[in-house]
Amino acid sequence: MKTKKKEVKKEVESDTTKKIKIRIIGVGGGGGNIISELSKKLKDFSTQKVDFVAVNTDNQALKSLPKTVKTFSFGNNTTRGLGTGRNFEVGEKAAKEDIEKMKQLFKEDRDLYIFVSSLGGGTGTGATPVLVKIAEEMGLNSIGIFTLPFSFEGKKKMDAALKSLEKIKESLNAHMILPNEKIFSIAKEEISFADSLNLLNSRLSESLEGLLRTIYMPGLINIDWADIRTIIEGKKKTAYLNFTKAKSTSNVEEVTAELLKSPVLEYPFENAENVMFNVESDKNLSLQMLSLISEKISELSPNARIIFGLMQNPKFKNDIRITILATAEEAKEEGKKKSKKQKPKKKPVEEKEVEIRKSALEIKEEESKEKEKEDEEESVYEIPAFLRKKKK
Ligand SMILES: Nc1nc2c(ncn2[C@@H]2O[C@H](COP(=O)(O)OP(=O)(O)OP(=O)(O)O)[C@@H](O)[C@H]2O)c(=O)[nH]1
Ligand SMILES: [Mg+2]
Repeated sequence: MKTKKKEVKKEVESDTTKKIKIRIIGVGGGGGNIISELSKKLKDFSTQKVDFVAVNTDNQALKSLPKTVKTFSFGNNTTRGLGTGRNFEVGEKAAKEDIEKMKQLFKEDRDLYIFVSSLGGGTGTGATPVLVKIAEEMGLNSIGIFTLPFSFEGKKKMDAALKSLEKIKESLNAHMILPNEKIFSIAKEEISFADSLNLLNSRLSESLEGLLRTIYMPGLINIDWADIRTIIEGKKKTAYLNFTKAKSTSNVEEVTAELLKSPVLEYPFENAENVMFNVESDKNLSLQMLSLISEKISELSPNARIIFGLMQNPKFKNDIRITILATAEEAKEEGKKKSKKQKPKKKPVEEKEVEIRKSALEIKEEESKEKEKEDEEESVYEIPAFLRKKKK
């Protein structure tokens, strides 16, 4: 009997820390590609916790996606399921005609929605502002990750992408931008167009995987949903999400530089308000490594609240993986140069506001609310009819 009790307790504990539900929505062709890549990486995660929905006007594109992604077609009256012909006005019209249908995407009461779209085409550019607005009006937590077209694709595409982004930002808690142009800084010259997109997609999905592991895997020092919510709370924030792998013997400066200077993100890591970083390693992680990362974060973002997590994984044999998520007010982005000039003095290490917490009380509160809804929701975990791929 005793052992049974213990087992139950253990289960409850791990449950309470990891019950948040996330839906990742890929809009348009590029968005669908990116979430497909991510869903393959995360196929061991329960779909009750994280699920993936590709949203498109192009039924052919939806059919080509892996089974790990649910599909959602919209705007068939306008596009007849054939896409928008690269016209974002058509994408917008298609979305607006199906607002009621789109609301279904948000009926499952998930804690966080992550939108992913490659802006510059017709569907993602036209429909994403409509989708995020619906989520906003439903009072949902949402963040967005967007790529911008290459400059060689022309000014018209870029203008449409930027115009769409301006609208999108208004509805999201936080957004992150990866200009495709930045691929040039990480790819070899002879890379093909398709491979170059895949390179960025896989880099992005690695970072997202790091974030989801941070949320769902138990840690020695645990980061949980309450922590992540603190990071993304607010509106129109800019986000910095990055991931890096290293050896525990690696040069600490280099590891920190890789983590804090992503070559593919539009916003640099600077003047962040909230920062969470999570380290996965075996037991040999040096205190110096942790301390230096934290110190560098404080140097670049002197006023940041820093939340830190640690996961020990004996399988990692001298490997270290670090994920960072930071947010800043967009207005402060504009004042970047000014604040650079008046760089505040570095705080001594003892004064740093590093938060290490398990948030057990907050988790329990959320858990009891969540439990009330649970039975009701169980049936919804099955793929609803509207999300099922049509079998012909
Ligand atoms: N990073 C990345 N960018 C992509 C990918 N696919 C397309 N893009 C970029 O995104 C822009 C829009 O392309 P799509 O996502 O295919 O367009 P869409 O939203 O499906 O819109 P339509 O097909 O025009 O209805 C392109 O101009 C490319 O710059 C991808 O897999 N990864
Ligand atoms: Mg398309």
